[in-house]
This record gives sequence, structure tokens and C-alpha cells, in this order.
Amino acid sequence: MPDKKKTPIPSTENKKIAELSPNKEDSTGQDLNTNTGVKISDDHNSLKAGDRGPTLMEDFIFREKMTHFDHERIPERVVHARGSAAHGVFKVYESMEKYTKAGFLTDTSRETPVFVRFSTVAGSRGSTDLARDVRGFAVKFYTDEGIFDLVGNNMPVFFIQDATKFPDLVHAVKPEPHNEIPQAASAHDTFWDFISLMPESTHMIMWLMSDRAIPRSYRMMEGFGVHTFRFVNANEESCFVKFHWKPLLGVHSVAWDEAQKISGKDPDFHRRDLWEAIESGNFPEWELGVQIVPEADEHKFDFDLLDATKIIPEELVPVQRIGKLTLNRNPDNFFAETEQVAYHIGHVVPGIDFTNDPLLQGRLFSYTDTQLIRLGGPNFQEIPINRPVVPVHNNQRDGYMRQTINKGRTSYSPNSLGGGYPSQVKAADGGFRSYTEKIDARKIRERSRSFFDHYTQATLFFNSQSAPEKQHLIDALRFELGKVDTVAVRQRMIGILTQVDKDLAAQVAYGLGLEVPAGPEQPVNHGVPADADPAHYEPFPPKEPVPDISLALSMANTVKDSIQTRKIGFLAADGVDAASVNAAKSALEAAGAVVEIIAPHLGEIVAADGSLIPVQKSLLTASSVFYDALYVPSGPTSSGTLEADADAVHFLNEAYRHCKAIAAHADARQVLEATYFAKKLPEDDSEESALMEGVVVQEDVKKLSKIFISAIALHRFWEREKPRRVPA
Ligand code: HDD
Repeated sequence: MPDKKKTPIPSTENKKIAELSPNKEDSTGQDLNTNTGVKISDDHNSLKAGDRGPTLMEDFIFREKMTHFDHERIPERVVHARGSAAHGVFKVYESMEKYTKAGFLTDTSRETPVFVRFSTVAGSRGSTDLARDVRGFAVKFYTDEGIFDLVGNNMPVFFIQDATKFPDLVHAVKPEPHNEIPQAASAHDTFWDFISLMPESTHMIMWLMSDRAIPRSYRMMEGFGVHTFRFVNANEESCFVKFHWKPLLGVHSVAWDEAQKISGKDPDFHRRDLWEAIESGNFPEWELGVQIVPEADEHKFDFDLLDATKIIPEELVPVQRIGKLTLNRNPDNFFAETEQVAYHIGHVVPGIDFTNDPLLQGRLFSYTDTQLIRLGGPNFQEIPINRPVVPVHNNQRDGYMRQTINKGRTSYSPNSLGGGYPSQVKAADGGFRSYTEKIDARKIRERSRSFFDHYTQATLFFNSQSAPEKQHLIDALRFELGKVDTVAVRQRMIGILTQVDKDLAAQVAYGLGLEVPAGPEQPVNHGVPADADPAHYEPFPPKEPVPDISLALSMANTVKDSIQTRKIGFLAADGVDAASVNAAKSALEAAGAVVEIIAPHLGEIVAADGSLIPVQKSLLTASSVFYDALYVPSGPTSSGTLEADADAVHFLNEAYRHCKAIAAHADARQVLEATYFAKKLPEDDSEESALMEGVVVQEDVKKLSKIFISAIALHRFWEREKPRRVPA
């Protein structure tokens, strides 16, 4: 069977790119003119009354330029303000017609154009990429049947169960209103005050405190549709579906100390990484996965499919990989495309429908509403990036910035003067018809009792983590709660954590200098209505055992078979051995890595044989946190310089602290001996010892490269953190 992952790279030309082209402008070789098309002779001086006189009101060229500038900014998104996007295509592997009639999931010959925007949630537009946060993963499919938006996150659950709590959640996590502190961080009182009173957020908090919240790259994140959606097939039969994106490069994160340093040294780290990968032809790829639940199984599970704080463990319903997303083109203009793109959970096509998840239902209102203020009126769908690739005909008219010139007298239906057009379309001919779900219910303002187990899946998540991941989670909670000033809030969180895992609660409490509360009592859920009957808030007893652990929840089980696009820094100075540089560089590049030479100065270094080696970064402009691994080539003069250079030694120490693979030619061992991890250098030159510690010291560059590549593929050597003796 052919390897589906290795399908041919799709063309960067597609229907949407072609559709955008009439709106593109290229000034190369063109004259400068005003918006009215008048050529401009002087763009450097305003019109003045005399040599040193005042500017004249008459200067229409100045006024037009300045007015446009004054109006350049639009409101940033109320959440997910900071983001980065790319164009690409999606192709399904095999027809999913058994479940859905959506053309892009049934026609295997189609390449559907997409525009994907990744984002952080809490920070403003100018904040940092490496904040501890959820990441948005929003995909706009320009299908032949209209636009489908899958507006997901890199975590499969959410903080709240009902959309009416969304403004509260966002107010709590955003910078505090009196002093607008802190930026892009959940480590402050109002966030944890809210969370400690909302036990339903506990599962999501486990994800947020895990390393998933500090991804190595957007290209190395999973994506999730979060809610349960519906598929509907041509016979109008429906099933439930959860959507997943599985990155082909695996799921990887950075260390928390590293994340904080990257935030200062390169706040654009993820944006740059995505841009550079696409520019260099390393197109990011994900497989679309679906978990399908037959309608008859709706009530089979321990949890409610309509509850967005729950996953369906992959052990209960496996993820089928049904197609591939490839991002292969950077936008031409950040504002026109990435900033103006308007996603909406309510953009669906025939074959995909909603469920009654109360979070999803509330989102259906919020997204159009937000675009109206952000993009300035009801015609935002006409902005080029938001237009479908199919024609639009309806009776909607006018409004600010209307672009379409609708012809004819009629803008109503039914009409006879316009021949009855535009006409309705039968479902059999492609018209969208909402799934005819049977509903027989009372109108109530209540939460379903099936939503009240808040801890089982939080525990499942914690139990499924590897030992280093558990430690990171504990550290993250100690850090975040340690930044909370109000002791009562910290204490309430410890109460919540006791419901997840006693040891977790004890460890966090120790870090905070608090006691774990005695007694089995449940933390109080303050998010309940004033007239609530406490019995209603008792969770249902479990129906069938939940698995003890779920392998898919731990990043330790991700694919670790490639060093594709990993960034490797070579620390070198004048006198380096050119062969030792070039052989390792060729081997790593052949395996798909990106190599950069880092030296005490920019320009070129002179190798021992007199050849010149171009330098990409100096020790001043680079930092170990920008690299996945480091290599020190041989050459006695180079080694002598590096060994004596505090920045070079710090570089290595810091990379070691962040648990990265490090290699050195045996002749450059002295440089490693200048580091604090000198005592941890492998005692023999076997592959096993090198891969145990993630430090490779070899005489033979060929052998060194081979072992180094295996070590880099393992991503991180978290075991090193245990001794915690790292000064960097
Ligand atoms: Fe949302 C933006 C994802 C719950 C209201 N959301 C936004 C974006 C993503 C998500 C990826 C950025 C889109 C872009 O790049 O432009 N949101 C989610 C997920 C949720 C979720 C996965 C839970 C499962 N969101 C949610 C709720 C509400 C909103 C419950 C309100 C009831 N979200 C918004 C918004 C935003 C938004 C305020 C801000 C900018 C925008 O919509 O276009 O309307």
C-alpha cells in the first residue's frame, strides 16, 4: 500500500490564489500616484506658503496620505490577536461518502485551497509567541460548495462548558483591568481566582500547564476541532465526528526556561519559523484525523459528547487519518490576508453540521458579531481573503464599503420581476439543509447533569504523562500559582488539584509553602445558579471504565523519526578544521536539518587549511535557545578560542540545561570540558552512552553525524533536568 503521508507536494497555484490575483498590486517599475490616479512629482515636501512658511490646506496629496495613515489600524481580535498564517491545500485520501456528502471529503481528485492561521489567545498583537497559552489552529477551506472553517485549538478541550462564561474567562485571563499587567500570561490573580472557582476548567488546566502550551513550532502542534460535530451523508444519515490535525513532524515543545528566554530574544520565534520553513520549501504538513461515533452510541460514554471539556480517548474511538493538509505559500501581505481573515465556526458546507454543544452554539453567535466591529460592517465577506471560490448571489445589499455591483431591480424573494432569481437549491442538488434532529424538551436555563464529572479526564491526562512531563506540569503550576498574590486563591487551587491527583496536589502545595487540605470534600463549584438544587450537581456514576492512561495524551509517544527542519548550530572560530565542519554539515543537511555557523564574529572564519567558511550568526546575535542542537567541530585554535570565550561556554551550558543534543569532535573535547556538564561526558564512544545522555563525542565525523542525527531526532533528554545543577 502506498505511504499516504508521502503524497506529491501540491502546486502553490490553486483556485483561491488565482481568485486573489486581481486584487494584488505590484509597484515594481510603476509611477507613484494618488488614490485618484494622479501622478505625484514630490513625495518629500508638503505644499507651503513660502520657503519656511506653513503647510497649506490645499495640499490634497499631503491630506490624502496622512488621512489614510491615520486610519491604518483596525481593532485587534478580542482574543487570538497575535497570529500568523499561510496558504496551502487539503486533499482527502479516500472518499468519506459513507459518512459525509462534503465534496472536499469525498472527491479524492480535489485539492481544496486553505488558509490557516495559528495564534496565541491572551496576548495582544505585539506580544510574544512563546507565552504559556493555548494556540489557535484555524483552517479556512475554500471548497467548491462554499467555505468551511474549522476553528480549532492545539488542545482538544476547553475551559468552560457554556459559551455564556466566555467573556468571564477572557476577562479573567487578559491583563488585569486596573494596570494592564501582565501581558500574554495566565500567571496572575484574576485568572486563577476564576479557575479556582470553576472546577469544569480543571481538565483544560492540565493541558495548559503541560508542555503543549509552549510548542517548539506551529508545525509541531496537533490541532483539534474540540467540539463534537456532525457528518451528514447523501442519504441524510448522520454520525458524530471529532476533528484532529496530526503533524507529520510530531508534537514537540521547548523547555519553560527556554520559552521565557525566547520571548525576550525573539518574540517572533513561531512566526519566523513558519515563514522560513515555507520559504525554504519545507512545507508543513498535517493529516486530518476523525473520530466517528454512530448516532446510536450517543449515550454510550461516561462523558457527554456535547461537553467541550471532554475528549473521546483514542482507545475508545480510534482516530482515522483521512487526508493531508500542506502549507506551501506565505501570504503576500500580512494585513490584507492574516489580519483581515475572518473565521467562523458557523461557516459549514453541506455534509457538516453542528451539535447542541452549548459552547459551540454560543460561538455560532459570537464570530459574526466580532467581525462586524473588527472589520467595520457587514461586507467583510467581500474582503479578498474571505471570499469563497464560488460565485455569491443573494439579496443582501449595501452597507459600508460594498464592493459588489449588483445589477437588476430585485433584491427580494419571492420576486417575479427578476425571474425568481437567485433561486433556492434542493438538498439533492447541493442546497444546505440543516440536519433534522428530533428535539422534545423543556426550555431551561440549566447545565445537564451529564456535564458534572470535572475530574476523571483531568486525572486521565495527568496519569498519561511521562515522568518529565509530570514534573513540568508541577513546575508550571508552582510557577503560575507562585505569581498569584492572594493566598486564598492558591489554596483553593490546591483543593482542586487534590481531586486530580493527591501527589500532584502535594507537590504543588510544597512549592507554594501550603498545606494540602485534609478531608475528601469536593471543592465548591461557585459557577452554579442561585436557585440550584445541589443534587443536580452530583455527577452521574461512571458507565464503563475509562482507560487508566491514554497513550496519545503524552508527547513522549510522538513520532521521533526525523530531524527535518531542525536547526543545528555549529560553534566555530578561526582555525577550525574545514573537513570536520563540512562533513557534519553535509550529513545533517542530507537528513533535512538546517545548519548555521556561529562564530565570535560575523563575515567569514579562516579554517586551518586557509579556506573561508561563511558565518551566519555571531555569538552576540545568536542564542542557544534558537537551536535544537549544537556541534563543536575540531581544530585546536578554534577550540582554544571557544574554550576561553564565556559566551561560547554559556551557549553550550544553556543548550545542555534545555536538554538538547550536543556533539563535539573528539579533538574539541576541551571545549565541552570547560562547561559545567564536563563530568557528564560519555565515558566510552558507544552509541548507547551517547544516546543516553544526548552528548556525542567522536573521532570519526561520519560516525559522529550518524549518532548525532539519532540524538537530535529524540528531541530532548529530559532526564538531565533531574539533578538541576545547571547554572545557565
Ligand atoms: Fe474562539 C477567535 C478557537 C471558544 C469567540 N477562537 C478564535 C480563534 C480561534 C478560536 C482559533 C482565532 C481565529 C483567527 O485566527 O482569526 N474559540 C476557539 C476554540 C474554542 C473557542 C477552539 C472552544 C472550543 N471563542 C470561543 C467561545 C467564544 C469565542 C466560547 C464566544 C462565545 N473566538 C471568539 C471571538 C474570536 C475568536 C471573540 C476573536 C476574533 C474572532 O473571533 O474572529 O469571536
